[in-house]
Amino acid sequence: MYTQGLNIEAGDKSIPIERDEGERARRFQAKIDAEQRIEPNDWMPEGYRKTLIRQIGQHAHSEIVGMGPEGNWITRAPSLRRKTILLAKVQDECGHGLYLYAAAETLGVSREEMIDQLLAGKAKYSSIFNYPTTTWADVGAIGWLVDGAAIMNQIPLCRCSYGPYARAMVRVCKEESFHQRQGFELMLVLCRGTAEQKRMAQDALNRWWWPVVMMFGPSDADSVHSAQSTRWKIKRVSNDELRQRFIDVTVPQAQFLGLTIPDPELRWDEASGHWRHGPIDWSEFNAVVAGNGPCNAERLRHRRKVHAEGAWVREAALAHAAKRAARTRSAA
Ligand code: FAQ
Repeated sequence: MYTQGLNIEAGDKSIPIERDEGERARRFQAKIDAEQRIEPNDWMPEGYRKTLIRQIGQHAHSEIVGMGPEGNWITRAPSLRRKTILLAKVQDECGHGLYLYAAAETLGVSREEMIDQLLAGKAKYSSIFNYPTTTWADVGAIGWLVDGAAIMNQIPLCRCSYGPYARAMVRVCKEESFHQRQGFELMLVLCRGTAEQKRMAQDALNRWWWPVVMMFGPSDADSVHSAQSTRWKIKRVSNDELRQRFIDVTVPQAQFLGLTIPDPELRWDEASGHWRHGPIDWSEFNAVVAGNGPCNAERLRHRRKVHAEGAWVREAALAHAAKRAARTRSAA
């Protein structure tokens, strides 16, 4: 695994071994407070390591499972241009998953373990990927809204205290920005097209809006990990604040498209300078996260199928690597 070159047990050499855990923890927090990055071989509290493995693992799984809903439309894209754009985008999401698995591996967990957990239904991934893509406009809505929300969440992660995660996010955000623009442009073409195309775009917005608003996670009052993750500077901006930022940026975009956000209570609040939204149906979010969304079973079934079908590729790659290693050894 990627961590082979790492010395996870070594800890921070600057701290004499006899110093107690409390002193190590104080030094660790002081480093974070001073905006210094934590790197794989640095000493870190077990809770910090576990939190990062949980979050980066969930993030990686989201990218991989997230290839499915749009991948579903590659063969039916309406033109060669749209097909190449969509192929590139879905491939990018796969790449994001790989950077993230590699970042998680620096914390001492292997990619195989993480994937086994996903396939066993024990690992979480983003709620948003449990909704179906029923029309071509859904590809536009995902790029515009889902990638738009992902960027909003990931920009602050570029300043996360853990070096490998923060660095992976820089490239991911650049690519997500292209994804968001292609989605918005697709929606723009539909909205400037026939009445039927515009209806299709509105229908996609109606179905994706609330699931996207929920993507940012539970409200701050119900977010169990936020307080600690904020102290550790893994999280820089709260769930509700990011949700609000996303809504403030997206409402004018919907207006530009001539589309209506499906929230009758949405209103501009002059005093605060924010768009105020109606109540979020958290029972839907909880059901989807618990595995009972419209496509949870289908997504896992698909991942298990493609994992089994890809077994020969993994075996061939390992055999090739072993052959090369043997050749290098005999040449030495
Ligand atoms: N879905 O205490 P918090 C993308 C869980 S990438 C499912 O607030 P935290 C790119 C949470 O895990 C999208 N579960 O937790 C793309 C926790 O459960 P646990 C993924 C959710 O970690 C585009 C519990 O609720 N992005 O879209 C969700 O402090 C197009 C309590 O929540 C990331 O993963 C949810 N939406 O904050 C790909 C970004 N929200 O673990 C393909 C990195 C919360 O205790 C196509 N992650 N939960 O069992 C994060 O920033 C954070 O983990 C949050 C949650 C903000 C998601």
